[in-house]
Amino acid sequence: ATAVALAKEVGPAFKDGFWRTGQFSKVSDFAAEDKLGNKADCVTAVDRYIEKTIFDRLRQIYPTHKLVGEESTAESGNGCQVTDDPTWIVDPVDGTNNFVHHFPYTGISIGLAINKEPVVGVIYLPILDELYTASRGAGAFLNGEPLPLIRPPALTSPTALSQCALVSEHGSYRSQKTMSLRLRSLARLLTDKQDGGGCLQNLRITGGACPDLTLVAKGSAELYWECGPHVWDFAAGVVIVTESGGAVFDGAGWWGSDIPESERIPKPLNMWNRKIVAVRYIPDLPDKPGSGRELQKKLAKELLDLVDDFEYPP
Ligand code: LIP
Repeated sequence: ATAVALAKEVGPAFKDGFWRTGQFSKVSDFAAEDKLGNKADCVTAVDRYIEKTIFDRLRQIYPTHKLVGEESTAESGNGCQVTDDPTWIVDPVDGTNNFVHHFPYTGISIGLAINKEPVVGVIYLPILDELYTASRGAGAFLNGEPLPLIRPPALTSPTALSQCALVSEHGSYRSQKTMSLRLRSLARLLTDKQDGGGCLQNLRITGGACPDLTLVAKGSAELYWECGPHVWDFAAGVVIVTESGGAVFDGAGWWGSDIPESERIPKPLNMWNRKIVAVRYIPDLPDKPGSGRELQKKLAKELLDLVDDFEYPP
């Protein structure tokens, strides 16, 4: 409830910034800066305003909780350490590059982790008017409707990558080495195989990990893959995906609402610098209980086998 209230409280400022109205109507007040001279990685006055507003409130409500935010971490220059303490993990504007270009796939992400496990996730995409909410064991919702929105039999059970849509991001570090490995991976994923094995049915790039993860939770894309997103890019989104029946994988294990401890990603929040794959809820095949979970693993493995493991940032 706190996360939802906070997301709603900062929604009007987000919209003002996006449309350059109200408190952000003076374009001179609205300079997008490049982080560390990286033109693809920008920050605006709105990112800072929203993060500060959310953190000020959280400090009042939960004085003992830890706070990790994209902008304060970037400004401190010390990186971020998530401990076992209750920790709020906030991206005030995920998809800032979209935000600057008035491209609507951008929003506010608020996650809460306890014992390094994300347990609450709220993503608000104000321009699309979509509020995603989830907490561990209690399901995931879009504007109050249970996720995934698309349900069986309309929601099919893909058995191969050739039946899948992937959402994926380039990241903002565009060195030649990183980009050539990424583009080589995408070429493998998109090219028909000689043996008739399929490539992906499609690839979409929205510009933000948060909108991508909401598309997977909604049932609009089967897979999300990215190499090295930051913890604030996925902390809320992975709760929303897993609570919608989806699963999240990295090289070391997987994570979903009913995954046995032995098969779990040991420390989900240390996924930084590793590849991460999210798979949507897959209904069981007729008369095959458990087959949906097996298909999630199979599709993630097929994808991970085709992509390079590149360091990020290089
Ligand atoms: C963005 C992420 C995206 C990643 C970008 C950037 P930001 O978040 O959503 O997945 O590829 O590099 O980190 O910086 O716009 O909040």
